[in-house]
Amino acid sequence: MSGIVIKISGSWTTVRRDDGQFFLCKVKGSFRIKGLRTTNPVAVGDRVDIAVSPDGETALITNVYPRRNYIIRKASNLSKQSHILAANIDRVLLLVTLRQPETSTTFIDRFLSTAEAYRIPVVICFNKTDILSPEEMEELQNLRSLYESLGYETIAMSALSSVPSELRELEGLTLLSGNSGVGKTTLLNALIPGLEQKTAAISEAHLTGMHTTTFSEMFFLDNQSDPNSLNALIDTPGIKGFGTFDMEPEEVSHYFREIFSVGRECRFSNCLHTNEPDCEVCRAVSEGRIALSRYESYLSMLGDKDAGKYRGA
Ligand SMILES: Nc1nc2c(ncn2[C@@H]2O[C@H](COP(=O)(O)OP(=O)(O)OP(=O)(O)O)[C@@H](O)[C@H]2O)c(=O)[nH]1
Ligand SMILES: [Mg+2]
Ligand SMILES: [Zn+2]
Repeated sequence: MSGIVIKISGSWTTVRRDDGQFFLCKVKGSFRIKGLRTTNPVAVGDRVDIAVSPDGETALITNVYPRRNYIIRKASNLSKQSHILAANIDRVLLLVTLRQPETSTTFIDRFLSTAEAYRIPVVICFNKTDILSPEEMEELQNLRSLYESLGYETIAMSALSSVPSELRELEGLTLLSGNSGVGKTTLLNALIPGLEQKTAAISEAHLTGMHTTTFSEMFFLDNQSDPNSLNALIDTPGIKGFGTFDMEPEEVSHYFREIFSVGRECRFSNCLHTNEPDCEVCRAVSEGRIALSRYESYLSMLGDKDAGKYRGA
């Protein structure tokens, strides 16, 4: 019988079988994606077949179905291996905060371009609006305008005091991501009454998150209209940086929408938009038609290739 992976902790994988029963599972053999070295053979969101043991409680995962999509990141600094954060997702809510902690635009752009490469829609959720000064609210509006002009959906919210109703009607599988301390678990708790997953105040000394959530886990929303539909959220551990992987330098611009479209006007078709003659992207940056922050994020991703290693954002 088949089911869906909802949690991985240590060597045990929790699967919800399609009849609603939960099983602790071990993975049988190894399932590898061709050409991809991953640390985890199965990921939260994977559809799997399981064979239940005679004890009736544990099971073996005997098959992982092909993934519709997945989002991965480097397992660690300098590692050649990747870690699949989740598979088969319909959207990501990328939580970002202007402060406590401050999310860098480089981080946002790296995340967006990675998701773009895997064709996963991202909604940028600016959280903790309740603590922002009027000046910071203005900065938030500028960022929203920038990303909306690129075609990204954005939301301004406070997971503590005002969760927009559209987030209560999410269908399909939604991944919550962002730096540690931005409020992913707080939002999860707000959307699923009674859940009460652990959250923690950020460090006062460093104004950074405490890495409270330590593994990815799926939680079901109770807005299931059709019993066969899967409406769920995946809470994930906060991520620090987002390394590039599998991307050739010429490919990086494909995942920065405005750089890609303006870049078609460059003199050279293989222009990397650094300092080539007649580079239309460089001109657009100097004229303010492309945001400097976006261009800097692009350069930082190109720089990963020069350095030949992973860099945090
Ligand atoms: N003022 C304010 N605080 C918030 C808001 N959302 C979350 N917080 C607080 O921010 C802190 C961190 O929230 P968490 O939900 O634990 O953050 P997280 O993103 O799950 O962090 P990790 O699990 O470490 O990745 C907690 O003290 C929350 O109460 C908000 O909208 N406004
Ligand atoms: Mg958390
Ligand atoms: Zn160019």
